[in-house]
Amino acid sequence: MEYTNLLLEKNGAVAVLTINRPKALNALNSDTLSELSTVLDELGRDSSVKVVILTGSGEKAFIAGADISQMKDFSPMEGRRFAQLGHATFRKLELLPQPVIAAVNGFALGGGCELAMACDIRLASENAKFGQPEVTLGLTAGFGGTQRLPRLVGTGLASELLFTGDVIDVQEAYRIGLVNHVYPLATLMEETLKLAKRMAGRAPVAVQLSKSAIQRGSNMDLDSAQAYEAEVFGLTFSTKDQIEGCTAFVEKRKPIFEGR
Ligand code: DAK
Repeated sequence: MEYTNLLLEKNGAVAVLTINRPKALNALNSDTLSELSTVLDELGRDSSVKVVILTGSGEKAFIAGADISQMKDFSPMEGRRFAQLGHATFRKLELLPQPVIAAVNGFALGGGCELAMACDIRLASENAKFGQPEVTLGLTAGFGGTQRLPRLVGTGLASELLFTGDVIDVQEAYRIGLVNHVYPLATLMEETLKLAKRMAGRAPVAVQLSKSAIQRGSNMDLDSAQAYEAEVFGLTFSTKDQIEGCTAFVEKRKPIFEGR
């Protein structure tokens, strides 16, 4: 399918999804959110895709937030529809069967920071900047920032960021655990692809079940989450890849996984 505001490329088992509105620093308007929702359905159905990378077009921004020029004229009903579309799309991303790595190549502000947080893993370039500046616009974070940021960095640090709207550099983002690794901008995509390919080489069903256990389990109490983990663990024993992985270990060879 053709998209106006997105680029989708396949690199072997890795899909690279780029938000492509560089003139507006890849700000998320409702058309872009709708396209994102559609492409996620497409990717979720594509068993040849084992890992997804999400990034922004250009060298300046991952995503500079929700589109302020569109939002400024919203009626309350339009604002509600926008929030519903954003919540549903971000949740779809979070629950996509395949792991998603955000390659944060510049500003990740407001909805951009929130989109990065809905990904499983964040890698960032040295010029990346993060923040939830909504309070400087008379808004609250509206795409899950008040929920995902505290879960990632703790309530105190999240509150400081959400109450001040301060923008932090990548080293601070790394220090508080918002990003896993920092690379020069020139090598960010190469490093992200390396990580994606390492993950794509593991047993796909086990990787997807691990993601499911993390995402579903993080919203459960510990006993329910461990019960879910036990179910997921049990399910791996119905896969060919479990037999192959364990047999390969015993035979001292590399496993060949089929994703079944
Ligand atoms: N929306 C629309 N256009 C944007 C934009 C944005 N978020 N960010 C940048 N642009 C546009 C600029 O208007 C400019 O367009 P032209 O003037 O060239 O036409 C172009 O991108 C280049 O930007 P600048 O000229 O400003 O570039 P600078 O390098 O000088 O500055 C910057 C870069 C990232 C510091 C600056 O652009 C900036 O501060 N941008 C806004 C960042 C921001 O505040 N982001 C958070 C947006 S609020 C909710 C749902 C969602 C949300 C809230 C509630 N519910 C429904 C309840 C989410 C809110 C947000 O994300």
